[in-house]
Amino acid sequence: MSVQTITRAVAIGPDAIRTLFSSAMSEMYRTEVPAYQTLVELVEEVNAAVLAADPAERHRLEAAGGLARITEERHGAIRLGTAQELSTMRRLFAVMGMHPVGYYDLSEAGVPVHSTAFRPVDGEALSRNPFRVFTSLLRLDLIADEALRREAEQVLAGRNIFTPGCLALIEKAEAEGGLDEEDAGRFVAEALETFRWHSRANVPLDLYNRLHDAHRLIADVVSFKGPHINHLTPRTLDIDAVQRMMPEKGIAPKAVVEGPPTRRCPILLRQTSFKALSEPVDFRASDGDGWRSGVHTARFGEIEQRGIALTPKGRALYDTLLQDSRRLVAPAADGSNAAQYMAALQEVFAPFPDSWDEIRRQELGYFAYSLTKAGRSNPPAPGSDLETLIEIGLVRFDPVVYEDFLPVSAAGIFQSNLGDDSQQDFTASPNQQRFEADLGAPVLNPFDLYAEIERASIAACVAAK
Ligand code: OOG
Ligand code: NI
Repeated sequence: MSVQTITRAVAIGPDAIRTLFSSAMSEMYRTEVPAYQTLVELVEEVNAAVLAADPAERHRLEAAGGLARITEERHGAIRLGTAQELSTMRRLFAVMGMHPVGYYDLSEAGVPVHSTAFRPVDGEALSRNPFRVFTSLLRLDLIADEALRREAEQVLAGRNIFTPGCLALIEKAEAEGGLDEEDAGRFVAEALETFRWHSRANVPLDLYNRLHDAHRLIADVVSFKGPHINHLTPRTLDIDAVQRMMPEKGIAPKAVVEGPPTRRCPILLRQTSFKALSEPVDFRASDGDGWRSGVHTARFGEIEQRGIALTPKGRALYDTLLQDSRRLVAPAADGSNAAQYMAALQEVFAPFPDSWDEIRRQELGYFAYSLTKAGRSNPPAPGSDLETLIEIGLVRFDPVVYEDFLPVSAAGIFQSNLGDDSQQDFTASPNQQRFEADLGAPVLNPFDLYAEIERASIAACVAAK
């Protein structure tokens, strides 16, 4: 038996494939969109400064096992055109241990898509690499112009966004329960092709223009050979600092940071982005003769700061307060009242408790429990009372990181990249059933996943012997 046969038999595991893929994707995007590289450097600088200035936070992250994942951490986003693309994408991500979590209806916010996030689901996989992809499916059913809709459907039906090699490896992974190292390398290279930017459009300029007039997002999805990754988002420990410093690095951020206000104890997710770039694109000539040059605006950069995952009760409080602040000051599309909006947000969120203790006592957030050093050298008897163990210092609790997205924030990110003139009204029509039918599977409920992480952490503490 040759050495090669032996290596080929080594299964590499979905977490390792995800890590290979996310770094390959990041590498590709750095060369395609240089401003993303600048952003990554800025985030690294800010994160290092935060950790240096706050040894307690550094220690907490270290103890909770969250420090290692931070510099590696990012999410991306794609927009798909058909049910077939979505269901194959589900199988592609499954090879990397990423599963659809949550349903987001963006029609309410004037964006004709609905979405899910593909991400790892269990605590261990998340701590290895939480890479996630916000994945939207275009809703042509929301387009009024029937002739245009049919034309778009035809273009989409004629494209194949996956390479034959990628499809073969997905099937192989499904049949054999995973991939070996060599196949994993090939899989990552083949899968990356789907997310690549194409500077040649799939449609003539006049069709592009008509699609664009219907909605810029429709043009973005329909006009290209594949669903180019439209942004990658590194995670920062201080989004206000990054927002402040972006202009110094020659990057213009959007006016307001989406999500909750600045707090001592971060909750959910705060996000900001820089505007999409106008990039040269060649379109087919309408008479089929050669190429015509034009531009397309789609790709951007984003930064996020992640806080604690909230329970349904905490989330309801968040949603109410966010609505209240927007009622007080509606953020203008041109950013002209950004300062007032941020001030209103800060004020309206005052009732949301801002200490981990209080958030835990009121059951607003999920926590992971673990034995302290004292707890490890003096393991509690099975079935001990958790609160007592915390009181006597044998057990500690740390916030569980929010791994998902927020529909109002996502709509803000979409809008800021679609131009201020593209606000459109669609009838709000969430259709999770239709989405799941197209996906070929139900989406997982994020609250269940956080609750399970919390439950398992408690069980591990009081079952330790
Ligand atoms: C996705 C926008 C949503 C986020 O971080 O909320 C998003 C898109 O523009 O395709 O990525
Ligand atoms: Ni994003």
